[in-house]
Amino acid sequence: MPAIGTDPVRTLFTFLDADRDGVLGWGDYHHLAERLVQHYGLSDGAYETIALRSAYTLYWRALLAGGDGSEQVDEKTFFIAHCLTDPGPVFRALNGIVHAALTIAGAGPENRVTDMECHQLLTTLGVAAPAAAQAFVWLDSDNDGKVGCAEFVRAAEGFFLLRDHSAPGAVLFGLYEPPPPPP
Ligand SMILES: [Ca+2]
Ligand SMILES: [Ca+2]
Repeated sequence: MPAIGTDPVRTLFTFLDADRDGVLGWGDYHHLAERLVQHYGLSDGAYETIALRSAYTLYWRALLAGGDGSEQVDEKTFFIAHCLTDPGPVFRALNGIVHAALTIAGAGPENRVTDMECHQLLTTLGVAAPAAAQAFVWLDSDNDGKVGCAEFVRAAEGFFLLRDHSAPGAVLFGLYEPPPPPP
């Protein structure tokens, strides 16, 4: 569990910075897309593969756009990129990842996934199984047993803009630390 007072965006940065050198590189995102491509058995040329890789790449380029021109993103740049009150390119790119990931996870034309499809998606990205189950409950805000893009975006807004740790807004980066269940 994050320490009380720790900002969720800083928690995500620390989580993504796996080698603890204080900066993020493309590799910290690239492996997420590749996990999904491999798990779902997608070919390089498949539309879904191209859409997903493009979505993560656009997100990465949007982060870099706020940086110093290098191919790395430090914590300050990362923080500022996610703190805009008027969601900008980073948020739009995040929306693109949501769409691409849900398509791969089995969302049909209605763009929504079932509990099982969502669970498989999140655990493939590295979210622990119990946390993935809790994330679905949070995400399914209208309780219809499926989650769609708007419900994922609501979680992202909660996590990045409202700084709500309980919002599963970073699940597409493999992070969710749900609050402990009530006693
Ligand atoms: Ca790093
Ligand atoms: Ca729903």
